[in-house]
Amino acid sequence: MRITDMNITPIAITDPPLLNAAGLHAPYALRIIVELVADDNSYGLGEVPGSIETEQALAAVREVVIGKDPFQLNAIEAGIRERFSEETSAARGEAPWDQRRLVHVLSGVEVACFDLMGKATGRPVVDLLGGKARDRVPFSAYLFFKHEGAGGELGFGTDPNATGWAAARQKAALDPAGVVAQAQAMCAEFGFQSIKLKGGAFEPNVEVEAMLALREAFGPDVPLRLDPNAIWKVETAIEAGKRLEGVLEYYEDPVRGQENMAQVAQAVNIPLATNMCTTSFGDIPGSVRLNSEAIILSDHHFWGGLRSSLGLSRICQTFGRGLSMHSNSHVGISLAAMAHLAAATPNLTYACDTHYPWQSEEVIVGGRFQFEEGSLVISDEPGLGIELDRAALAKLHEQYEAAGLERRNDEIEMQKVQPGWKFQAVRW
Ligand code: GKR
Ligand code: MG
Repeated sequence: MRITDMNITPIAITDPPLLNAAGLHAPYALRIIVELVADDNSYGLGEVPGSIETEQALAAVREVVIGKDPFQLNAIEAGIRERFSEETSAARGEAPWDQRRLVHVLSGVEVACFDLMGKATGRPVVDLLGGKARDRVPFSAYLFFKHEGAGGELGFGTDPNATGWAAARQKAALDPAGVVAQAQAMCAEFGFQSIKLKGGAFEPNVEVEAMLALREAFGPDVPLRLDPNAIWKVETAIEAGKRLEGVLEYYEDPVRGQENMAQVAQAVNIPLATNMCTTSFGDIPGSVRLNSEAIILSDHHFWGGLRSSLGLSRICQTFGRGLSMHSNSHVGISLAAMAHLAAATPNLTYACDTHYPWQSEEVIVGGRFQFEEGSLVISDEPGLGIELDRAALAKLHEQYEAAGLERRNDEIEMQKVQPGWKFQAVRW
């Protein structure tokens, strides 16, 4: 089997005005869809976070990938790595999301190869990763403080005809009561059984109060998580953490850097989790030495693919770390890959993150994935079990061209509502 073509399509998907430590989500989030075509006319799909830099990096490896056998992942990976110098943790950047190029390229190409291999063998990707450790993959509700609006053409306006979660999704949530109402609507629609709040947007006391309000509303059986995206000082994180002992399932990236995480971990009786302080294999020795966190959030887009993520899971097992899964705004190709990976990872013992409820568009045939009681049931269809809706892809690509965004920049969006606002790596 040979790869005969590689199509790289940047898209823009509607995204509501969600707040985080880096500012405000733009009306569109960017993704790139990677399609590998094989000589038997089958195709495989991958999806990665979008930016002009990642698009160019993907284009730069086309000639490496075309002509290769998709089963020869080691050769493909070696060829891709030759084109890039190794990117250090510093290249990740200070934002809540990862800005490295190599890991995204490896991930987009590898997932598309797995989809091709699955189609060629008639087996789902989960079987190529070792088979199911579970049939259903639980996801967590992912709450945000937000401004009024649903994003996209609606901008910061609202659709008066929306009902159900679509109506709740466009409502503002700027205080603890708004966060509880958002959680109730999201859990009612998707059946999620654990809840994460994106923090780092407001003064820490407001975010602690929001967690306490969620605990009050949902009771002790619904696990809760708070993620300030590393914007708090050590003293602030310890003070807030002490108020949340017995309330949080885990405390995600309260502070920046492994040393600071280790200090908070020692002072607060809640497991710490990260997708910002330990983000690559080169960070693992520091994590082990300092005991900077108890749980790592994997993400196949950031750890360089599905096989690397399974490698991370073994490391977590070896060093007694828990494992959860991180997410950014995305569509169904990423969601399918996340679900197959999660199903094949025995020690992934937490419900995975997903931004999916905040999105409304899709690029796969049949439209959006349906959650059953907060979980996705893994398909036995070959590959990722999805087909590309080419008309939808073309429309979202047109939307990308019209939006004129080259990369994610939450600071610029925030300045539109709060002139002069500046990102600060550590704010409170
Ligand atoms: O989309 O605003 C956001 C999140 O803050 C995202 O960028 C993070 O990468 O979800 C993420 C996280 O868990 O840190
Ligand atoms: Mg996080």
